[in-house]
Amino acid sequence: MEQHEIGVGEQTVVAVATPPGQGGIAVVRVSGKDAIGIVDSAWRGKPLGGVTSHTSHLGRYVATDGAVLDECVSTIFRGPNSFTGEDVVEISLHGSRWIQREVVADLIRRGAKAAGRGEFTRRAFMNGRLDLAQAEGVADLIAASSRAAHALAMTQTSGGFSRGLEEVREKLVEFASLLELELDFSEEDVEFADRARLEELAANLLKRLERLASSYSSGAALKEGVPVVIAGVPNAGKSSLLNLILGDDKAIVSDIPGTTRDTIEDTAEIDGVLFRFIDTAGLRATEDTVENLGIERARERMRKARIVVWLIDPTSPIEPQEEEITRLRKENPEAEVIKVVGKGDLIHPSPTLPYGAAYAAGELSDGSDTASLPYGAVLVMSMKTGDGLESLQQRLTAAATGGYDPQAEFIVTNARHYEALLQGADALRRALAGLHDGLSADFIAQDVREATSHIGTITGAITTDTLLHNIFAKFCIGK
Ligand SMILES: Nc1nc2c(ncn2[C@@H]2O[C@H](COP(=O)(O)OP(=O)(O)O)[C@@H](O)[C@H]2O)c(=O)[nH]1
Ligand SMILES: [Mg+2]
Repeated sequence: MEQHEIGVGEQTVVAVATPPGQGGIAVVRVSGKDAIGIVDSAWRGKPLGGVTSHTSHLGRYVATDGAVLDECVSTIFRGPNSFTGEDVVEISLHGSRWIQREVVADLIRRGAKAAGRGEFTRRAFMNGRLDLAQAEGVADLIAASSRAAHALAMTQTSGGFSRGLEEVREKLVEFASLLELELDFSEEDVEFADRARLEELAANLLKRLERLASSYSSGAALKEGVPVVIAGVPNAGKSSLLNLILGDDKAIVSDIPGTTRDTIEDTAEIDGVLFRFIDTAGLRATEDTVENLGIERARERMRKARIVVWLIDPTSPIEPQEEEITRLRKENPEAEVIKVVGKGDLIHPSPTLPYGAAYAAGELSDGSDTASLPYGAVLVMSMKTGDGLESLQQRLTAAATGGYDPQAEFIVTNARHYEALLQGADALRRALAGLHDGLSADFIAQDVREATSHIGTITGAITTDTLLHNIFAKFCIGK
């Protein structure tokens, strides 16, 4: 892993680690072999060169021209027991933009270099403080905006994800080595590697890779916010449902069909999961050009949606609504469709409505949650009374995690990891086919090696400068 040495530790770097702008305090972070010396040269207070690691000291920061820039606190972390693995000083300043700018400029005059994007985390990776998946987890942790996203990022930064993958990779390496050993004795026609055992092992590892890869659609959604499209015919109560969920009058509600013409979006957190709700134009045949544009947009969102709440209007004919659902299922078979009957408060007194018979028979009440409603609906809601909202919320959080239990298994949240898992699984599938068809050991070993190298790119056991550049370029300066 020679690449790890390139450009690291050569230069001491500096950047503001707190968000741009003015705050109560701002933290300037300095990392590198001269970090303590450079800050000390501007420091009036206890000399920082002699202080113990992980201690904070009050002092004054004096610029090269003699101006006192701030009275502030410096915290010293001596390498290798620091975030980057190098000597680090974190200067907590008063949060003025001017002070921040002047202190950074002054540290640069004293020999520090302005840090690049993600440079602190990159150094932590280079110095073996974090593996690559953990470093990416740090970025996710900083960006986490819901409890679920936070929990996923914490798991990734803890290193458990990488350890699990390294375990798979080591088994594969062993597997390849056994096969390669046979090549050295090819004259003697021996088999060191028991084919049946290898097949079993490969099939096993493949299953693990596939399970991880298939968790990605849930993982990515949990991280970014799970999109939920609210769809149905005009006047079903879609905008009322959006407003009920948001607890806000975000969308215009009216009894004029075709009121919502564009898609309206907003986020809400339910039980720790961030959702993005998308209210759409009601689906119907219309001559109105603008409404038709809205309907086309709604169909587009439904084609891409992972979760669709399909709101059935019990006061309007059921057949056209059923036709739309059939169409949706055909165009997007992957989508989880939650069929909800709206206007529960109106059905109740009216047994002649499509769901009214069930009411009359006492089979359901407002807010009831049952799998046996007519037309495959799972629950009855009233936007007017709020009945059924809790049931819907429960169904949404269950659909969002997609059957994966973030507490019990690793969930892939990162597109790069997903790519690598798919490619690793592909290579392993070829190896399995080769074993099955009795191909010679060198072919199989080659596929197994390929699988190991894909998995290695996730943890950073295998890296290239381009890969590292692509990853850390997504970070901000100061991270
Ligand atoms: N009684 C009753 N009326 C509702 C309910 N949901 C919506 N409405 C009414 O139905 C009409 C259409 O609602 P809206 O949310 O604009 O439907 P959209 O076209 O699907 O967005 C409005 O007059 C709402 O007040 C409900 O659960 N009960
Ligand atoms: Mg509407």
